[in-house]
Amino acid sequence: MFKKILIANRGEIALRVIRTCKEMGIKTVAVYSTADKDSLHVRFADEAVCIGPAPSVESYLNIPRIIAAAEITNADAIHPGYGFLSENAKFSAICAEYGIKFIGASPEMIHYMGDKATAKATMKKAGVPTIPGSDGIIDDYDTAFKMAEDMGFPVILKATAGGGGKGMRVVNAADEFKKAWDDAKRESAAAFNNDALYLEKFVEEPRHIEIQVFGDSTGRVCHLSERDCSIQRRHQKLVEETPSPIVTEELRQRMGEAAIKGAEAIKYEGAGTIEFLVDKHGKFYFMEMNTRIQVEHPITEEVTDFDLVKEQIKVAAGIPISGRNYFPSRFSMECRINAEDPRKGFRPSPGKITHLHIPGGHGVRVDSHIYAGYTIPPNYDSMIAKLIVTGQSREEVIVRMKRALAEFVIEGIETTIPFHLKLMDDEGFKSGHFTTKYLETFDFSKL
Ligand code: MV4
Repeated sequence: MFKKILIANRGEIALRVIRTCKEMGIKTVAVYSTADKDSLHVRFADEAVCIGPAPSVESYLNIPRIIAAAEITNADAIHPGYGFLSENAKFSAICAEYGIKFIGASPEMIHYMGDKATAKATMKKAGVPTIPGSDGIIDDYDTAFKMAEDMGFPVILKATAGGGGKGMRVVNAADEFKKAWDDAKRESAAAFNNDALYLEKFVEEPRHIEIQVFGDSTGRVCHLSERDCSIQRRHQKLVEETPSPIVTEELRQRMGEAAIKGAEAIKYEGAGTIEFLVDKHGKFYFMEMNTRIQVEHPITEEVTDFDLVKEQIKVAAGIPISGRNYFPSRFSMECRINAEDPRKGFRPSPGKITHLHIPGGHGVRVDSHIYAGYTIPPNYDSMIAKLIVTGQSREEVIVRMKRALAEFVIEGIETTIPFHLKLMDDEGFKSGHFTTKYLETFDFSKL
């Protein structure tokens, strides 16, 4: 087992990893930017190394500085958390070169799954259902246009280097195709330095449902059921829950088996997530694979009693998984508490937390790095806490979530709490029948 793990991240996920390391008797090293010198991850780790100024490119994204911090502290592994370098193939490769175990995917795996057209082709070959469309990237406009016409509108153009919505265009009719093609190309060239596109039939009003998978070095893969992430705004998830209100035991079985088939085909090791779109007929299609621990992992932990970070560390150390699959025995939901003003278009609201009360009680978990007197820097992601509530039924979870949200006091900044409070009272949300378009028609004015 590792003796010392460096956590190449900040905020709540850095704390989350430190907590499990402590329980496993593993020493921890925090890295931090000057903007984070008063952060809890710095205080809770056994050692801390300042790696640069506030901008991420000079600190949390700076590979030489992080490797240097690992070398001087003698860390034998690095946990990258999510975001930052967690899906950076070069970083994964450099860790290996320096004999530091990267607790995440191999460079090849990151590279493969990072190219969305390749990932899709690989999954299709493995027998995972994919959305009808082009076989890989399309080089020329005329071929793309002809394929779109044959397929029938609406279609969607996607950047192969994309993900999370960037470089993506929905095309509703033939006369919009040229502009969409040009726009998607330009946007993906600017964002990813790669303008290659592929084409798919557009699935209208889908749900976003993902399956947590786990592989080990023996080639064995298990799944830990689904998370429903349909409540999003501009590709930012706000609420996640498990089990999904629309997933039957039979659908869970089939989606779980498909996810395992896909992950086994690529000999996937460690924690991964296979994202699916589910259409209104309950048909599911592979969308993307994430090769990291995800923000929303705690809801899976709460319903399966499986510590995903502990298992990541064990698998990275070469310890095999049990091999069985995990099914939800309870209901769990996460509300992302962001330092944003939901009344003003979710505009960032960094600054000092003057007063704070964190909710507690039965079935309530708060993963957060904030404290009274802490100043949220403007340089990073605006998520400041995850409120995770668990219970015996979806109805109980919603009532408990309302209670916990009402108990949560964060003064000095604006947060997404008023939005979540309103959502928990919304009939559409409570019914469980909503799609990824749900927040497009939500009234944010009377929060
Ligand atoms: C789609 C789709 C409909 N049809 N593909 C959004 C981000 C990227 N991962 C792919 N996305 C979508 N792909 C087809 N063929 C709709 C979306 C989509 C979406 C997916 C999940 C959650 C929220 C979304 C919001 C808008 C569009």
